[in-house]
Amino acid sequence: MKSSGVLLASTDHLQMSCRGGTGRNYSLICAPIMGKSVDQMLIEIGKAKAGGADLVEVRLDYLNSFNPRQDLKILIKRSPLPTLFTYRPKWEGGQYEGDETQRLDALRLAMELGADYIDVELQVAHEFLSSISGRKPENFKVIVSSHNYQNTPSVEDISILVARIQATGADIVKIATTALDITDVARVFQITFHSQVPIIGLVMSERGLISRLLCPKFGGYLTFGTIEAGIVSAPGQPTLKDLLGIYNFRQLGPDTKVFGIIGNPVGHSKSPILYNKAFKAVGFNGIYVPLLIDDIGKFFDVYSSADFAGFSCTIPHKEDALKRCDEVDPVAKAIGAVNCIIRRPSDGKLIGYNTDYIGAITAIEDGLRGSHTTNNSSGSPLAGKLFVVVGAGGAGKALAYGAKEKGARVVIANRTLDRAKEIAELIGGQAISIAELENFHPENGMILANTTSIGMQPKVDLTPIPKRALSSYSLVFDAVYTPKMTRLLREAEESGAIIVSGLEMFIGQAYEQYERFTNLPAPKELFREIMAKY
Ligand code: NAP
Ligand code: DHK
Repeated sequence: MKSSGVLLASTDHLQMSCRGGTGRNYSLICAPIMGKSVDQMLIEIGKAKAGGADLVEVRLDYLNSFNPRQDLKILIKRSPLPTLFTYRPKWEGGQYEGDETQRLDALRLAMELGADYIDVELQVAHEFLSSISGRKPENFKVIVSSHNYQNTPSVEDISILVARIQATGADIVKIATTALDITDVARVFQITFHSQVPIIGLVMSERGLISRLLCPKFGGYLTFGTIEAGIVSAPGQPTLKDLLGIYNFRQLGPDTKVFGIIGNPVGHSKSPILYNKAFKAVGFNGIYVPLLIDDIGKFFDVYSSADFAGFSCTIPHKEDALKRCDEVDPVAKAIGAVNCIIRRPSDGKLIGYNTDYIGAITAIEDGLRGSHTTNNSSGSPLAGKLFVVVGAGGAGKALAYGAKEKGARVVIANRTLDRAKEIAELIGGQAISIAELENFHPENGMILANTTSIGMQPKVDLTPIPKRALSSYSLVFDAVYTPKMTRLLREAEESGAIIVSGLEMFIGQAYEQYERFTNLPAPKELFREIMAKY
């Protein structure tokens, strides 16, 4: 049942307001089953049941050999979950290359033997539905599907496609398109939200992920959840474990507020784990999703609804994010980078903040004071220290600004020297090239803070500075937190320096963001417990 809501949409932006929907989640989770044999399929179906799926899609086209009557009887009889049978032909992106009549006969047989659903392609739907007219079992449903592996059409064209599918007599409409940009998904949200018939609307590829995660919010009949990471029947499918264990899929509904991490890349971010587990623990009706974004301006133009309520921001959008905000906190303005954006409920304006600097500087001060608990001793241990920031991006600006604020003498080392010079002039520091780091030893007891992405997964063997140059530093911080122990931190520890992980910064910068997202106090101990497991 759809919430009462108004979807005011045009071709260029999605606005919707859900006025107090039922809050219940009617979207099902379907596990794709792609075993090469019936025995393997039964094992996978067992895993899907154990993983919390509501039903399974049995992809008959993946079977190496198939005896329809015998195999369908076994699969239907022994499945502990409702079954949806799909026999996808190659001409619609599947594996089957055989005789069409035999293919459709197998689907008709599945219906006769007690399948709960079958999926048939729009191209043959009219013929198929005519052939079973008057023979459909009462609770049996036919999904008529259309797949576009190239792009996502306009709202008008998708609407025409939905009407064509409805005209075949389908019980459930299924539209699967491909996202070339995250904004493509908004058009499918629009269609599913407005649909007056049961509809599955999914957008393939990593840029289409939110179509799968936000399915309960926009009225999708089901989403796919795989039994194992990487074993997918279409690009971009999340796992059952992530849908239920991270994204709290069963708790989502039409009035769930949406938050996310804006970045490119964004798959490495631990923010979805941190915020979703905290939301669940306190019963906050929100979901926090990865947002793989190419153009931040275009994203905000399209997702302008109040329901898209708050965002973290990482590489490479922190500086562009600042320009996109309607108002910017003075500290973020001084830094020149934003890593937290709130859509103000009163007027929908985007307000930018920077929580990176307080997260990092506090972690480094605690490191210097010898513990990672926050002390309240007056005066910063950074005062007077020579603080070398490697990197001149969003994080680099935050660290340089924060260190200066704490009375340190700041040096910025960067690959692009001009960017280092810009910051140096802004805060009154020194600029050097990253190549000069190796021989930069003006004094001992310096602080090093890496804010480049060097050493970040998957390139974990890289480091911004040779080990032999680390002996001049008493403390080394690495903003990179995937992995937690980077090569830089490992070699710094071996060189006798105090090391501070980017995970400390990550937790610290998340406190303020969480409070701005939820208007609730940050559960600091819970944050540490959550991140201790990842
Ligand atoms: P950004 O704005 O894109 O800046 C990236 C910086 O890294 C630039 O100075 C860039 O130099 C430098 N860089 C990138 N690749 C390089 C390479 N191969 N060789 C030399 N320099 C290179 O990114 P950001 O938002 O500041 O984030 C930077 C890193 O910090 C990321 O790994 C991010 O995950 C991490 N971070 C972590 C946290 C946390 O909570 N732990 C918070 C913020 C950032 P150029 O100027 O020459 O391009
Ligand atoms: C990393 C950063 O750069 C922070 O500034 C963001 C993000 C969080 C992450 O989730 O990896 O706030």
